[in-house]
Amino acid sequence: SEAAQPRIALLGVPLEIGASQAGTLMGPAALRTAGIGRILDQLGFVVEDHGDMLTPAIAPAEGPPPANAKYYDVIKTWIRALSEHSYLLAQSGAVPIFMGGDHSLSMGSVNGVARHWQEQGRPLFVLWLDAHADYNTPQTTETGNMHGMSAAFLCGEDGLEGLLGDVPRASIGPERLDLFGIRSIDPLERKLVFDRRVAIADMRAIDEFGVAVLIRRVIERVRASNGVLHLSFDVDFLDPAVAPGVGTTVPGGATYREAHLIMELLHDSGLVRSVDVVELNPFLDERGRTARVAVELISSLFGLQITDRRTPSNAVFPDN
Ligand code: B3U
Ligand code: MN
Ligand code: MN
Repeated sequence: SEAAQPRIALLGVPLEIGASQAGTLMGPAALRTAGIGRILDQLGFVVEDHGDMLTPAIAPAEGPPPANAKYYDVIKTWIRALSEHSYLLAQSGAVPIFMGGDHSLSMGSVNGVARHWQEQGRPLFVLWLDAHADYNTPQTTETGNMHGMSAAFLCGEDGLEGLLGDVPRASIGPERLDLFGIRSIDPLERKLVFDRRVAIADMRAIDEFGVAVLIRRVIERVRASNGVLHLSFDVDFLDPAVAPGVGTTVPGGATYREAHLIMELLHDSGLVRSVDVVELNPFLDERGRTARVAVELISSLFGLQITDRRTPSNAVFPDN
């Protein structure tokens, strides 16, 4: 019963300390400069830009923070605020796009939308496009960087119990997560992913079967339980040759064409109700290339057809 063209709500989340390298806090600005709002508007959506979240006043420490979770008290404060914001945006009926910021923000964005869909009686599934599994806990991490823990946290893994404080936790459970594009995983993290039987399409599987088969499998699983889908898009999913503007590049990533096809198939499915675009680091980018590719991919996700693309394909339509 959704309207034909839903509203899209943009929210910038200038968070960077969950990552190993500074710079992702400039991500929202770069995505706006690359035309994310304009292209969605031209596709016929009503676009509301909620601006960037303000740096919240850091909540006081509630006892000693967990070991091996860097900047825990700062990140916890962001996650609580974002979770509430995300819940309200989902409730408003808009499709929220959370513009990061590092991937730790997904602990808040996904928790908030999951809470909304739980109330609607529709299970939320999460498609995690990423070079990394982000399935570490404070017990398994080798770096302590919290952007490597967000998927595990969302699946209800132990070790960050106090993170949300009084904000309700809406775990998705490991059976509703799809890790996709993975090519870097730590030994203990790998064991946890396998123990939990998380669905994982690593780059070897993508090479062998192709993205179309594997994405259709994700879509069918969501459909079979009348669920909805959150797309958590870590820009390092893409090959570094396509997307150099990320802090943790890993060779052998998705090509430009694979990534567009994924977005086109997801668009056709009609199941995506919320999106994260994370880990874009404009400080490391080359002349805005990565920001432009990310915006192009978002336009495919929201219905831009290949036959309607301008040449060169990354040209954002000018305002008339
Ligand atoms: N697995 C490593 C590396 C990492 C995770 N996510 C990113 N890098 N971007 C970690 O730190 O947990
Ligand atoms: Mn990630
Ligand atoms: Mn990553």
